[in-house]
Amino acid sequence: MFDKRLDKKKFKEEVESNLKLLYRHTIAEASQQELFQAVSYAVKEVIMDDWISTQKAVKEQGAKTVVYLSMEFLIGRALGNNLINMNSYRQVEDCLAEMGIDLNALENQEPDPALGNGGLGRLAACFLESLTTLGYPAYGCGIRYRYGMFKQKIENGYQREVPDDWLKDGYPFELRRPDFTQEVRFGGTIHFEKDANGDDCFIQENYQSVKAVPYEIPIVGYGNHMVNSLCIWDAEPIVNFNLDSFDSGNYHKAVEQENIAKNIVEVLYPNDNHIAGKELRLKQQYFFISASLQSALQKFKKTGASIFTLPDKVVFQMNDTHPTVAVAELMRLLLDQEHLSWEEAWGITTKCVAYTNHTIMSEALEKWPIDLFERLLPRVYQIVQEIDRRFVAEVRSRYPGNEEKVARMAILYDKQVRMAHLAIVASFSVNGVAALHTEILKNQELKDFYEMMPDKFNNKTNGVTQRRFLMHANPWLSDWITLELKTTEWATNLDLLAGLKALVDNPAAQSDFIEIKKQNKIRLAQYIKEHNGIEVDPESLFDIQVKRLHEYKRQLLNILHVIYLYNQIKENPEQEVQKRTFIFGAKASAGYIRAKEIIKLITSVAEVVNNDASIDGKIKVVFIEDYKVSNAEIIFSAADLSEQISTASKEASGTGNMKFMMNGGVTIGTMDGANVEIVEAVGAENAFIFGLSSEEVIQYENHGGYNPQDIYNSDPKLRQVIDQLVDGTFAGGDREMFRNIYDSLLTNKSGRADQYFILKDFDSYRQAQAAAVAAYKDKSAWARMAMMNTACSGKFSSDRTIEEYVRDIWHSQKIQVEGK
Ligand code: CBF
Repeated sequence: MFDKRLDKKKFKEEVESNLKLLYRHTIAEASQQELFQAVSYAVKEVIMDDWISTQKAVKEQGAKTVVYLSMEFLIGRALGNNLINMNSYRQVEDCLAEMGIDLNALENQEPDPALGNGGLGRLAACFLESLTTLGYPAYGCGIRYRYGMFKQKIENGYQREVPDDWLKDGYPFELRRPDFTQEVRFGGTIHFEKDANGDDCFIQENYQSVKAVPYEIPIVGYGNHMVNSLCIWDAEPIVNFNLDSFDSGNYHKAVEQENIAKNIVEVLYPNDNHIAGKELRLKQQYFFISASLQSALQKFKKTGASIFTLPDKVVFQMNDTHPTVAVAELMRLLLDQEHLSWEEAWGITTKCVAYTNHTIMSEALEKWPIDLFERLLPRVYQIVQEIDRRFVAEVRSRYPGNEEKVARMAILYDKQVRMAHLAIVASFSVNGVAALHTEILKNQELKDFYEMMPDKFNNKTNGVTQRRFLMHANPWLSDWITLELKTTEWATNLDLLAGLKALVDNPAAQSDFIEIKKQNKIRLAQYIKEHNGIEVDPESLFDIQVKRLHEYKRQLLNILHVIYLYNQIKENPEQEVQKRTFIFGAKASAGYIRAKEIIKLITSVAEVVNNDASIDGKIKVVFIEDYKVSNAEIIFSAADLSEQISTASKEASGTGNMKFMMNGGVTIGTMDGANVEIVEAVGAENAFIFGLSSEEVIQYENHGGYNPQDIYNSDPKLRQVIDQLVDGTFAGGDREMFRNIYDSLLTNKSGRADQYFILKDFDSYRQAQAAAVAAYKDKSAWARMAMMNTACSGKFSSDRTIEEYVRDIWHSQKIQVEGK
């Protein structure tokens, strides 16, 4: 249905008038970027009315608001998605076509706001979209990084990082809100004085401060006129750089202020599942948290309600430990600004904050050196000290004489502030992101806390929004689903996809499904041709692994298996084999050397395999440069096989696995993260499962690992593959290029040998791959399997996840927004 406010004539006029206003251009004169801007402003114009109505409804209906605190929001492009959610995509597409404008081309002009690294940031974006679609008042708080996640270039097979200047042409969907500016202070000294009322008044002197200025981005709900906001904070100097400074000798001070502000929001740290512990990162955390909490309290106080009712009106969900300083900052505001007693402030804080854990990787559990923390945030540190003192006393009284437990659980320990402990102690809810992950938290990583406070712990299995990852990403499949189910309601009730189960044995439906997959594969093949210059055959089996590059995700296992296959094909040239295309996409953190070496290995194998005429194109290997949300949308829909092969116990949940599943990709994977629940939903016969279980991995780890040499010595074909890492086969004769990878697999030069159990799982992976290929030969059976995956993906909608957060944690209420 065409949104009635998006009246064709008016819309066209709006686009033309925006072009004139912004660029003094006509349609004929405008560049594609100018057209994108003009069309986006025309769409924003319509969104504005709903945005205003939503704000009004939130105020009037006084419902509890979810404030999602996150260092990352990987929102992806907005134009296409907003149109989908406004139910206007096709109409705008037609309308623009009449004006000679191609909507698809305009979408490609939009920068991909890469304000996140991977899963955690993308989850935050899906959550905001689902909250809005379901009608819950919510907003996200984050940072307006000047440079988002770097752009990845592959040069000579190596990753090179290029700055992502996403704001260079202006971002049409954001709105600067200087009237909500906050001041954030760092460092200096602190002392107490009595104020005129005789209250203790806390004084901070000689501090540095910056202005936090919010920018809001509309988050459009699907078909319900609701528009929530993502609020991202920019930093500006308090003292404006002006000419007077030259005269007054304040020039240096002005420049310094300018630089402090600039630095804070300059870059997103490109680390996933790993914390570098840099001072600037702590500054970023406090900057956006202090601004967000000050602003939330101001908004609340405007309602005139008693501060003691804050927990009825606001909940702060902390997305991982990154925003945990919120605990102490909220205490600071309640103690020093609201003049509450410690008990009162703690009572409110512990009813307002909740924490989501996203990983068990110890290198990702944030810890800050106390001296840095205290120097940068002196008052906040005092508060953390007091929280720790009281908590440690509680542990001692609960477990008398157990000082080992105290040491394991304390917030301040070994000259460090353990942010995860602070988060758990203060939060009323601690959740993991998949059933297995939550069990591991309860029984291993956070066992002491679970034993002491079991009621806080709960699981919320992740989900993804079908509006972006099915409707926008795969219009052919979406249309087919709507046709078969005779309703579009699956857009907001993904469980309805179960209705497709009735079709999985229907030959006509199977051939439709196969045809749709083929169209998506052709689309991806064109993208690959354009971006990589590689010709791939859409009739081949597309085997895809796209995600951040991390050793635990085991892209290395995948590429070693490709080498194994290559060897087999070369040794048996006559043997008929299934044609396969192995597709990778992954960014490595700039400082993660091993991850970068693995990228180089993948691209080097690709170079050799793709150019070996003797194998006659039986396998091809493609590394897609700059994997990001926008190309992900093209990639998921084209997969036959979805690679989810992390070392069991290491991947908290994964969400790519869900995106593939929805689009009919069949999982080849370990029993890790949400794969476990995917297999539960679709049936083991519709997935290819292999490898050690999480219990087995943990068991080995607790006993110092295993000996990969035994496998190396007993499996000659695998040994050949490993040896090829150091015989120059894939390195133009260079025997040293992949030596570190080789060493990491066989020796314990740098930690445990084969820490991620690649050799250990190789044989069962090889068998799972063989089983998948055998299954693929039977087109009808494969179509059935793929269709079952789509049909059983209902659980993995982020709408389901959000309803569970609301039911168990947030207890918020829906509001009604009247569209104009
Ligand atoms: O929960 C969302 C995702 O978060 C991570 O990406 C993370 O950054 N910790 C995890 O690695 C994923 O497993 C998880 O799906």
